[in-house]
Amino acid sequence: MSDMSSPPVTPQAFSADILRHLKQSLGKDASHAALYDWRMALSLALRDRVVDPWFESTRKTYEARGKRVYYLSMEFLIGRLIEDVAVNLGLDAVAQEALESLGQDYAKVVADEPDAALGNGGLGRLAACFMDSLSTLGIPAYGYGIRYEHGLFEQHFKDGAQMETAETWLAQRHAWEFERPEVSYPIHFGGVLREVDGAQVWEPGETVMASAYDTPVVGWQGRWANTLRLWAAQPTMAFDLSSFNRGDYMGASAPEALARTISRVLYPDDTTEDGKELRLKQEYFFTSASIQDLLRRFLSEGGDLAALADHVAIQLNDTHPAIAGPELVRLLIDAHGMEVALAISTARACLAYTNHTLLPEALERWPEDLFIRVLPRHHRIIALIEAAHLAETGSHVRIIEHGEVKMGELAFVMAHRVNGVSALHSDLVKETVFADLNRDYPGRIINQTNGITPRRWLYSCNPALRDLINETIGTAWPDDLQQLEGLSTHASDAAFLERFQAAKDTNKARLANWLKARDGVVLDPAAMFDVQIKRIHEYKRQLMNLLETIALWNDIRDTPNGNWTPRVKIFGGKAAPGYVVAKEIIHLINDAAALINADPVTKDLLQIVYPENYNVSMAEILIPAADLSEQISTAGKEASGTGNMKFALNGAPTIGTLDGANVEIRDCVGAENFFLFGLTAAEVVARRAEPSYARRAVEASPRLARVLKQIESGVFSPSEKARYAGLVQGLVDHDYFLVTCDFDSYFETQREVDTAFADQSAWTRMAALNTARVGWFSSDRTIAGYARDIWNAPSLIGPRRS
Ligand code: DL6
Repeated sequence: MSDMSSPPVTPQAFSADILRHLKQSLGKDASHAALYDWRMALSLALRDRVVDPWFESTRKTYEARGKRVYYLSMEFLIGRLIEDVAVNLGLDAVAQEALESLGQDYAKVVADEPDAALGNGGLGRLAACFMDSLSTLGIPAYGYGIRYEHGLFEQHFKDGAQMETAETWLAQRHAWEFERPEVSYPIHFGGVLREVDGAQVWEPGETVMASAYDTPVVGWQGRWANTLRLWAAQPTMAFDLSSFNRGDYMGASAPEALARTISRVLYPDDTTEDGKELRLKQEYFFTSASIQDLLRRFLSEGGDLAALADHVAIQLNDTHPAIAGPELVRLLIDAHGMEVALAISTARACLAYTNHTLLPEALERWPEDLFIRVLPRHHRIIALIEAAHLAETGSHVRIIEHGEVKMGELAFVMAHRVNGVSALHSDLVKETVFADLNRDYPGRIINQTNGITPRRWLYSCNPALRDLINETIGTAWPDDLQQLEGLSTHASDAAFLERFQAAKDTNKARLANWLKARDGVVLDPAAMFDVQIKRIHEYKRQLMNLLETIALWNDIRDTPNGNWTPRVKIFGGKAAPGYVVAKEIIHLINDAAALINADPVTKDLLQIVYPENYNVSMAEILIPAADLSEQISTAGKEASGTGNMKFALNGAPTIGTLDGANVEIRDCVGAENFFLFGLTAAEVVARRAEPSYARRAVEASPRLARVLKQIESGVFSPSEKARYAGLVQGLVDHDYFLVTCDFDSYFETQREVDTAFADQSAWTRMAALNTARVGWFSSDRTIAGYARDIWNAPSLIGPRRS
């Protein structure tokens, strides 16, 4: 069925496709086409080639009456798609040649595509990797989410401080989607419940429409394509003509503006009551539309609702879509007349929940009064679910308690499987947040360690290494990543290592050129590129990285003629707009960079670089260029991490704690190829119980004390000396994330890294062994695990043909 079995596409045929789209779809002549036109024409020519495998996949799924997986996620951090689609279709070289034969710069056209930033970090990027793997494995699936008008904010630095502006990915037409105006569902909010003939009838107070936009997601070699269906909110009535005719022009448009608010922004500020309500409405909006859609599909195929779970697997990506349980139960009872107990057991057999964090603030709880106001019928349904759970298990765990609706407990109770995202995290889920529910439902919690798609995170972002791998072990690895193990035998071959290092050098030069062109920043490609890119959060400890950088700066200044390993410390990441401490950390990094980068004593040995507006496309340039991967979270706090996998795959050894998937990465690459430091998760808990642990750690470390004094006294903020006094005081008084306690161990391990890096051939061997040994972290392996252990969803394509 795949494009691969059709005659190969020639660059000539493909340039004809591009020119046809330029003319017919964009109404442009090649001599007048702008960059945007070329990019759209290229995208549409590629999209054309996805449609056949997409239709064919749908036809096969209908024929097989196969099980469909529905992946519900508030976030899909997609990034750009041109390269993704071209690579999966095997048309990357053809597309490049075709475009260049038309006189266009392929790289420039590709880079013109805005990042679809419909997510915040790891959770959203994981969802995007999973969509790629579901298609690669030929498992029928829909991704369901929200078509935000504005994705994650754009980050700018003003005098070092983070500023946010609205992101506008839809300002130009989105090339990949198909609008489906005929697919829309009413979503109700508020109103009252009435009792009619003993039944609860919901009379909603407000209704908006959820309207579908579909993006086909093609897998490796174009053998299968699934659908990412994103919902946009629209008013039931576009426009109030009678208000307009009365001269109330604003009022006439108010219903439309209000309805559209629901899909306007990713992560509305939910510190206000209105913000909270909007967020709850967003969650219900996309979840209800998705459940209505999957039920419609199931019923249109003549399905019997009692057998729903044989055909439908619904995965909840975190608690955001946890309202899916009550919504499915509501529809089964209220719209289809199912009896309560059967409705609950049917829904549970369909549903599974992935937990992505142990942080209490990220486990959602809604004030009960808000919940009743927005979703009165669901509040009653949750009470029924809770009663059934209490009766079934004798548990004391409530879902509604102390005036709150607890979405983690709801998701858990309504799921037949709950999974954590790394071995350590899944153990901690069992032992901590869901310890009681784990006893109530033994065996329900399982582990599925995260993964990343090797198509984007090696094949496409790292052509230099890709080509070397292809030449060394053949070309079958992109959908069978454990074949990389075949590189291990070459890790003692000097010629191979030389080429491995040459690939890294190419990527470092590419990054240096990109930064020079974008920000005017000059990097020394011979220095170690030490990279920490991720959301800015206290538990991820960018602050500890910076403290170590300042301590190193002090040491170099004290002994300028020492045997130092030149380093570029690269940071990237955004802080949530309302997260004050994280924003202070960003400001401090930039302030320190200003002083340290200008220091003539250290300038050839130490540099801090923090490019603004980190996103997926930036990661695709930074990761292949990294020498060292910083994965330094407080043990027990990072559920998994996926950046850690991307760096290792691209030949950057890790300096890290025993946290999240670091533990499994270290097991795979070997302890000798991983720079371990810091307290373990159990030691963290024990240390926190000790009195004044942070103060004592600072007192025991003159190096750390000196750095903290410098920051506190305004060395890095001469225009506002007290700027960081609170930040430092916070560390000394209540360092919840144990920066102070792990500092010395981190500093010493960094010096081991210096020594190791100085032996370039040993370092390159270590880097190559990282690449060779992390094949297990492919998201294909993860998705195969979900399909086997949670969804019972078979692949509908035969064995791979690579
Ligand atoms: O599972 C994907 C990703 C993990 O790799 C990260 O470790 C984890 O922090 C992230 N979780 C979230 C949820 N909220 N918080 N915090 O984004 O999930």
